[in-house]
Amino acid sequence: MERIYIGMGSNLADPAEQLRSAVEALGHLPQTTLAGVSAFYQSDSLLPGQPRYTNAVAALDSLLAPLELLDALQAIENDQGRERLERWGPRTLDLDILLFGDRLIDEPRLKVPHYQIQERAFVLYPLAELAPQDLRLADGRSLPDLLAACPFVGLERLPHA
Ligand code: ROI
Repeated sequence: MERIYIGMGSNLADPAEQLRSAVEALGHLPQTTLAGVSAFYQSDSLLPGQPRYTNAVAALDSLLAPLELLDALQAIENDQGRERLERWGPRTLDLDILLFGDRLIDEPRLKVPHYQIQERAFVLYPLAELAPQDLRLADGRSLPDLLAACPFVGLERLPHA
């Protein structure tokens, strides 16, 4: 059993509802328990000209292998109408494996820890709600250090739905 953190994001078709549906689907994954969900946060897109995003993080305990989990997450994205028109384009649902136990994964389809974790307040702050205070990533960086270097700017924490 490994603890896995999933970053969730949506900026189309009722984003909060997209995240609620995604959480429901994560709860039905085989050999997996949903261990927690952060609050939802809104923020402007990192790329101009897109609607605002709603983001959250979910914690899973799973026996799935990393690429099995990736396939399952992509199936959930597709079920929720994800169209891959352009990289970085607006999307109904994005599910990213942020951390997978204490594994370092460097495969063409999957890099863990997720390579942009440190730049993204909308990932780090919801992650900090669920993770142990002193969490250390597999690459040695600590969550407190990452938070200290990534100010809580432009994030709006939504009341729990
Ligand atoms: N911006 C925010 N705020 N949240 C996201 O999830 C997100 N995802 C993206 C880009 C377009 C980079 N910007 C984002 O892919």
